[in-house]
Amino acid sequence: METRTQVGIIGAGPAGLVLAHLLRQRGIDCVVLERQSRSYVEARIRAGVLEHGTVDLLTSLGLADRLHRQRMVHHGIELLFAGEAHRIPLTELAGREITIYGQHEVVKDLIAAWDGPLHFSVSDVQLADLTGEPIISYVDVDGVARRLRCDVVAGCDGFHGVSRAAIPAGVLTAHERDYPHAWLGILADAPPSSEELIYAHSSRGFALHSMRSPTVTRMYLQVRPDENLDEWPDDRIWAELRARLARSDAGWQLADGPILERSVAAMRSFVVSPMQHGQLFLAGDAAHIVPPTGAKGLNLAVADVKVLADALTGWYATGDRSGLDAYSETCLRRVWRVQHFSWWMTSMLHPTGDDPFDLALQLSQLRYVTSSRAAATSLAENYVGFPFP
Ligand code: RFL
Ligand code: PHB
Repeated sequence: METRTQVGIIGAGPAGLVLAHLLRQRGIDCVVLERQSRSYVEARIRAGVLEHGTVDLLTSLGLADRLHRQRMVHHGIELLFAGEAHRIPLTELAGREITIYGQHEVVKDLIAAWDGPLHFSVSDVQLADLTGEPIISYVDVDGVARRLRCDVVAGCDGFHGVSRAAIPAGVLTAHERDYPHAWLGILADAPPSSEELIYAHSSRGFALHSMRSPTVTRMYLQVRPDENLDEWPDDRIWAELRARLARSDAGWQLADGPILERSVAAMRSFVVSPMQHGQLFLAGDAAHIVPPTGAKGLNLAVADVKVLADALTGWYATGDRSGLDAYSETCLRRVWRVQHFSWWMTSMLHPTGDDPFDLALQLSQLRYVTSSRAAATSLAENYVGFPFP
């Protein structure tokens, strides 16, 4: 069975869903195909920090009513090292605040507000004729084989998707860094123990105290990439968090509670260049991955699809391909800035072993960013995010 649309979007994560809404706003037809079920994508716990530009874009699309009611607005973050906490006043230094609102809440809002074609639980997605008139073939939830003919394919299917793999060998160059650590993340039914996020460097490893609401805490521990979750019973997780978040202020205490979710996420830096081939355009995690220390992945995905939607709008309106042809170059400028920031935050905050040289460099850098206004401002403007293109 064959149907037709203007833009075939693969993946209903933040990139695919925001793109769908942007295109609909501009009168461009699209169809979204998602491998997982709706309940699965709506429950997937991931990012929590939204840049000002992301919030503005969602607001301009009329998709942020619940976000504005439920979000937590933060004007700073804490860097904790050698047992002392130092505040980076983000808004004072960079003029913009950040928003704490779970990625899965964004995804729920985007799905609830979408009344166009969005097919969950599809399988066997394959791409053909990428340099002509592309065809996406797939099997729908009822097992029926279908073909979707489109002008353009948006590959928004994450790091493990099929889009990037459909590009012939030799077209893309991949740039990659692996890290000798991963993050063990927990979601806990416990009130946050701090008003702002705490990025903690300790000799035992990195820890992050984040949150989702006045009653739910999100926390992370640096662990080995091959860490076995079975070796982390609740007591061990809380003891390790307490040890890594300890500070000289004896009055500070970490509130604990039932752990609602736990998982281990690998850390990597990855970029493919170019982010396009023929009529296929990669966006978000399909084209690049950043380690989570800079809180950038979701925001970068949204920035990509803003560029893509603008380019497609120009192409459909006037036939001018220049925006589409420049898509990769436009996106990659932001991607590499964010790559550098995420790598830098990761390198500064994660002890890698017993090397005293590395440790001394990390502590020196932490002292510098928390004592020099110029250095703190650089961190702040990268953290809150540069204006969208
Ligand atoms: P996603 O969210 O992975 O969505 C891709 C979608 O494509 C589907 N898919 C397919 N669909 C059809 N056919 C196929 N063959 C398919 N293959 C895959 C998938 O099921 C999925 O629904 O990619 P997208 O949209 O590019 O969004 C990227 C973000 O999800 C990601 O960058 C962030 O979560 C990264 N991230 C953070 N980003 C931030 O901006 N701020 C943060 O605070 C932050 N914290 C984090 C994070 C990621 C983490 N993990 C788990 C990797 C914290 C963690 C722990
Ligand atoms: C989160 O709340 O999940 C979070 C916050 C900051 C990060 C990464 C993740 O850098």
